[in-house]
Amino acid sequence: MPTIAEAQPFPFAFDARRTALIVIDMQRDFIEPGGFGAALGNDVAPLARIVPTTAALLHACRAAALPIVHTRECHRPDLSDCPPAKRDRGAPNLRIGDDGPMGRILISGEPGAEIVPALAPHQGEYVIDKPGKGAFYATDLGLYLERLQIRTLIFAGVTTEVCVQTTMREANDRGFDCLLAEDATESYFPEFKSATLAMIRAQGAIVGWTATTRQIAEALKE
Ligand code: C5J
Repeated sequence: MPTIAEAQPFPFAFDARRTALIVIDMQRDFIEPGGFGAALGNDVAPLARIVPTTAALLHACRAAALPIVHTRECHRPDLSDCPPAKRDRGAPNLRIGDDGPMGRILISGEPGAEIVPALAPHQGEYVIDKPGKGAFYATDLGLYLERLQIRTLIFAGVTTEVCVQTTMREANDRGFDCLLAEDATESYFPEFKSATLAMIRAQGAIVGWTATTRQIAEALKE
């Protein structure tokens, strides 16, 4: 069984035949200059910097024939799946559904909601549009993973403390072992990323493990 000896907080062993990769919300609106994230005043450069690492992780997982899931945070054009408790947050002049730099913000089918070209899903990979922060909420992700008898999830994507962490916690509650690729995830706030990595590993991997993309790729070759 592949084992990542250097994983934190302790070695992580997994059955590659029961493992899938989930890449969270690597969308143009969060990552590209001129998108929603930038319009909210965030520096998107740190998020853009993990694109090559995430591509390397995707490459390693594809080579190992792991099922791959890509998520996109976005809503129906009529906003029927976006409650006021979500839409009313953020900058008052730029809400979900408003016209933004890359089309309507976080709306399915708009250019900004697409995954960045370097990480575009391949034929046969599963793409999930999710209205929440967690990828299990109001989606069929759970059914998809159950059908494939998946027990372990490797995570990458943005942002570490919001959609990645929420989905890892949802997954952990559903009985999955969770491993986060620490150099293929990022936040607009460096202190939030490091706090999230610490929270995940704390108390004997209370949410899961972390490891580098290189360590994961090496283990997948075993
Ligand atoms: C945020 C996300 N940060 N994908 N979304 O609003 O983490």
